Amino acid sequence: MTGSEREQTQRALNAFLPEGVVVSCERFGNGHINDTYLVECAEGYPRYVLQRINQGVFHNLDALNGNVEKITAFLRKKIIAQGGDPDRETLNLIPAKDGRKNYVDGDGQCWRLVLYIEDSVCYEQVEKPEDFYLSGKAFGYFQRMLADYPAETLVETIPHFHDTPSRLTALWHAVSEDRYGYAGQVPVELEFVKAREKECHTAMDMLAKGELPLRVTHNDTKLNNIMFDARTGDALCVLDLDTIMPGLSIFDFGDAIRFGANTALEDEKDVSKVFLSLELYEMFTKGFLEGCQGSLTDEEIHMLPMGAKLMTMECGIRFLTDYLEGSVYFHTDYSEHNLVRARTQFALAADMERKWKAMTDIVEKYRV
Ligand code: GN1
Ligand code: MG
Repeated sequence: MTGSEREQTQRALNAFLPEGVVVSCERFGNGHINDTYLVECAEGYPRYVLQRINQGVFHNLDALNGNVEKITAFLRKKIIAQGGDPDRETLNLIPAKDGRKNYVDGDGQCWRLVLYIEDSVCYEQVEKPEDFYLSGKAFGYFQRMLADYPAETLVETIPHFHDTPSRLTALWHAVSEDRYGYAGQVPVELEFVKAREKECHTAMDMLAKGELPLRVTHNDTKLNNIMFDARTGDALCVLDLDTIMPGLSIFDFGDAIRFGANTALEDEKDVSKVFLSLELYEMFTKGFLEGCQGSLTDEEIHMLPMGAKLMTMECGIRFLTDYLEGSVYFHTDYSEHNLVRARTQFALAADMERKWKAMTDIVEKYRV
């Protein structure tokens, strides 16, 4: 951490906690968007997670903070009503000294502090297939818990977030601008996308025609956005509530498959290691459909495999676009990081095409 980062985090923490209680504050987790820190405090205090919200990504801070506050309050009530532990099963925003649930510093940077969930673990890759089943159940259940959430009170924090055709438009725009002269390096990737361009419209067209319903969705259902209970192994808490918006259930399913059922990491440099694990796909499908408890329509269930493919294509398109634009959106560790990520996504989408029949059969097997 740089000196100025230390100063900024210290200043932010002072807005929330009494002076002198913070023992350490270090970078934490693997998010690509916000800056996240684990905060250790003096005895008698819990641990916290401090986050600086990425305003390059989230332009409407009031909308974002309002959504997260409303959703955590809604979930908290439901968890209490069901006899659960609201301090562990949802995010708990710590109010700043002025009573607000976030703090904007003198430079206009926005910070939030949440309780760290003790005795919990988070996975970048599936270690036990059972965990992936549990994560499916948790995301399905999460979707169900929000089924009666008044969607009209939510602001779209990132308009057109999972609008695959508009992500395509952004890619073609980046190619035509070609600001850094990288487009010539990626003919294979661009061809791959072009060949699937029509398919990229499928889900949004169905939404427009009313064939898929608009629901309140999480929109970032990566495995590493779930905390598991370290003692019982159960899925405990869904994180990263910044992109909860009206959206498609098949995309919540799909994004989780994209990330968790990949046999390799999202940024694996050797794409020959990238496959869709049908075993993991099956575990997640079973969990997700159980978690949704019959709340999905027949058409939504039928379209789940397409949700997986489209989320994988879309994420690859987003990584590739960001690469061409000089990696200004996703955090990167080296200059080709986004290109490497795009390649894993396209390799995964290609493997899904090879396994399409099996993906469809598995969904039918667990249809409830
Ligand atoms: C970002 O913040 P993080 O790392 O959980 C991104 C997702 C992408 C994901 C790819 C707001 O999620 O949409 O699928 O990276 N979040 C945003 O790993 O763009
Ligand atoms: Mg995250």
